[in-house]
Amino acid sequence: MGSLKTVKSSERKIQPDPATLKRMLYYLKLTRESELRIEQVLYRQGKIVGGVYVGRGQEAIGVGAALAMGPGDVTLPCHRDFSVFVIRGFSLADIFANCLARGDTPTRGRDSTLHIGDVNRGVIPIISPLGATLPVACGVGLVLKQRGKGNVVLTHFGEGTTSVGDVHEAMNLAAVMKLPVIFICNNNQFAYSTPTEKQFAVKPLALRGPAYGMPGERVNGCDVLAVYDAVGRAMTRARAGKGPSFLECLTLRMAGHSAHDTAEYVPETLKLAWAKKDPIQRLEKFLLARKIMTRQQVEELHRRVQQEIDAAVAQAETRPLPRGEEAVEGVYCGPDSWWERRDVRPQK
Ligand SMILES: Cc1ncc(C[n+]2csc(CCOP(=O)(O)OP(=O)(O)O)c2C)c(N)n1
Ligand SMILES: [Mg+2]
Repeated sequence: MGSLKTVKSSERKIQPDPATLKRMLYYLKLTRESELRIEQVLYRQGKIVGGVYVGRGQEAIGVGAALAMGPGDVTLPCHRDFSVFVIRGFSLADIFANCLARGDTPTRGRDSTLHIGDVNRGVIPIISPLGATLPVACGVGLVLKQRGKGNVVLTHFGEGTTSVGDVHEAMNLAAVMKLPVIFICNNNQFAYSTPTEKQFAVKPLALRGPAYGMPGERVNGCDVLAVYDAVGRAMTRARAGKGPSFLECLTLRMAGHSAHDTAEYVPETLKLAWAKKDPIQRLEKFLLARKIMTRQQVEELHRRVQQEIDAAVAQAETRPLPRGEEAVEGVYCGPDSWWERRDVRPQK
């Protein structure tokens, strides 16, 4: 049977060491500043021609979850989980080049968002119709379970996505088969302009976990330590063969749905209240209070992040745009596609 949990900070089981705490701050800042550069500079300069979806205010979810992963674990990030890509080893320059639609990137200039993955880095790309990624996570979970090495798979999705049928099928399947899947709901309170009260009637959403027979937990999505702890505990459970967990990480999307959207439908009072819960300021305060970092070191880190972004953008801008003729390539399958090959084609 699943149960519903909320865990106080004093009850946390997993306390990261100082080196991990510093990495958390680095990745939080790198994510925030990279996304600001994408949304407020490159997009407005007309250098990004497609959609721009940022996760301002929810960086702690991706950072806490990806840093909790061990060797051989797999993640399926969502469209606002920039941090997961950098933590899993995608270079910043490659990510910017992809946003700038350069021809030598994973999407070869066809997509400006992070619809990218790399099996060697344990990252499976998002599927654009939302929710479709979750059954894939179950498939990955089944493989990991059969291999028997105690690995787990994380899958991120928004709270709006939980209204899609695939999500329910995946959660049910994972619970029945005791798959090592951690369902991480990035609850940023809006799905485009739809607020949670128009999206689902269950309160809290974390109750969906026990409804499917797995633990459900509401986690402070602005607190990277809380996310790291909750994901870590869910992983320990999954590694021990006890099956999936559902984590509702609560935050507020501190940006529009995409760069063109000013989010005027989000009440000003809500924005102000959540601005005070900023995940970066929260961790900075913690590190300063515990004397793990000095104010000067925090400022130094900020400058280093800016320099890394400057260098990555400059490198990305030197890379070639795709050739015009390439636009029609890859629309139809070529002779090397598996169903064109005689050895695998079904015989008539
Ligand atoms: C099945 C499906 N319906 C609609 C869309 C268009 N769409 C893309 S993102 C989005 C909002 C999703 O909200 P949520 O799941 O809360 O994620 P968030 O964008 O807030 O991170 C929508 C409606 C889609 N990609 N797939
Ligand atoms: Mg949402």
